[in-house]
Amino acid sequence: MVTNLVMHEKFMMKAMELAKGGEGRTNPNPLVGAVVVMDGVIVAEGFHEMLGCAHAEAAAIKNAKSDIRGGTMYVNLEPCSHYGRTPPCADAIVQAGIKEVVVAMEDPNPKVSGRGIGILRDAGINVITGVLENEAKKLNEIFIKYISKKQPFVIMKTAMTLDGKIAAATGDSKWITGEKSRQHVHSIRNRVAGIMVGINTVLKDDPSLTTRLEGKMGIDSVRIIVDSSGRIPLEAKVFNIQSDKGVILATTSKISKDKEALLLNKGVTIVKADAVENGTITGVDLAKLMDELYKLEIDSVLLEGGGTLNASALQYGIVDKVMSFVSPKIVGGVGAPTPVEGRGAELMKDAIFLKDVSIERFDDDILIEGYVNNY
Ligand code: AOF
Ligand code: ZN
Repeated sequence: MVTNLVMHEKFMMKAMELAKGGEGRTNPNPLVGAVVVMDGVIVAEGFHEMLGCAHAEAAAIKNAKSDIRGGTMYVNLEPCSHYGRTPPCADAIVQAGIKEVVVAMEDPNPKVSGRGIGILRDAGINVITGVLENEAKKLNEIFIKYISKKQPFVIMKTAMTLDGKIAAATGDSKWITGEKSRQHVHSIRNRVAGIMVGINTVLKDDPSLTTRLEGKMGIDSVRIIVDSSGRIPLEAKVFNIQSDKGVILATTSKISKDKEALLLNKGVTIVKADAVENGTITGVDLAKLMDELYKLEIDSVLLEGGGTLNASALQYGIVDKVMSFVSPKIVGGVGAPTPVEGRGAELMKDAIFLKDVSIERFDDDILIEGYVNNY
């Protein structure tokens, strides 16, 4: 029994490793890997490589070099039961003569949820569920949020000095963290569909917001700029630097018709989400913006500040995960900006308390991660 569990976990781990091969390419679909085992040996493997391509299970069956009839398939997500971009994997598994399927987690997609496992069991296949379920849920935390809440998974990333500043009082911010931490951020940019900053960050830093990875091609994210009155200059790097993804300007009805026309002419997607208080537009309604991003099939957003946008994002309750880098530097300065500005909580008991906190080290920097919403 114990050895069975160890074996199940070993092969499920392999399926999840394979799944990661699709990072950044499968959005808004999940990361899925599959292996087929015969007599304790892997005889076929596959993963979902890119949106629209074969699902992991179908890829594994196709890649098999020898007979897989009677084999056991390990897959980190319940096999699908629907005709979507591809035919149902559950049917393909039955037809391939697999006799046992080990699944890490049920599919939260309402089109599938439970039905895939039902097809397998009805065909007499032995189905084991829940092997490395927590790990599988973490691997697909983006997909779970996106498919069940119909909004993107939002990661708020901050980088601050030991005394809690994201720049010196002069505004200089290059760099807070070291090279290793910054590479890690680029690997997250590589994974997510969108990267979002406020207009103040664009005006101050003029970032390109592309993905730069050492030694391999990075996959850019859609760049989302929150700019309620359309102040962004047409010369901003985000519009003029080479990228395989476009720019979304998240704005309000306050933007002038002329500016809107100029931006549309540059190929920018304009999304209007007015936040209104007492009949006045006060800014971008970030919850409405997330609804719009969902419609554009953006399953995940890396929020890279600054402090005003971060405060607003927390207030709107759109943040799912926080990644906070702390670098052992002390810069001081009463006017130096901090990761979260805004009005803040009045009492410490009202502070946002992160859950499932973990800590990782990148040279001398420390990364603290935690979750805001639990679902
Ligand atoms: C994937 N890859 O390996 C598996 C998926 O968009 P479609 O038609 O390809 O279907 C996507 C759904 O299929 C997805 O939401 C999930 O429920 C299920 N499984 N999807 O993209 C895979 N196994
Ligand atoms: Zn499928």
